Amino acid sequence: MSDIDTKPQAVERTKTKQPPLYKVILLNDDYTPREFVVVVLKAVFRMTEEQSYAVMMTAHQRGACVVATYTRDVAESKASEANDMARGAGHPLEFSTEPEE
Ligand code: TYC
Repeated sequence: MSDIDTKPQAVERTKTKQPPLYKVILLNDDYTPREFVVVVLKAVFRMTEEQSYAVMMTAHQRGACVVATYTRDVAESKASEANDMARGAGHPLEFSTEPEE
């Protein structure tokens, strides 16, 4: 018998940790037209007319609505893109981001 220890010395583990996710949140306001909110949701978040309308109405009635979750970079760039569209059209519409619990 050889003296060489052939037992595995360590267990290799595959890294499965997912990056933290961030929510994009649509905030209600009293001035932005409903139709414009729907246009932005369709353009930036690739939602259908029906999905966009439902999200817009939830924000309108409850004050805010989670639009979707993404990695931090994607969430922040989508929120910026949507806020830029609103500012460009002269509306106070606002999207924010926050980490998912
Ligand atoms: N409350 C707006 C209105 O009555 C419509 C609106 C809905 C604005 C949702 C923002 O996130 C929003 N014209």
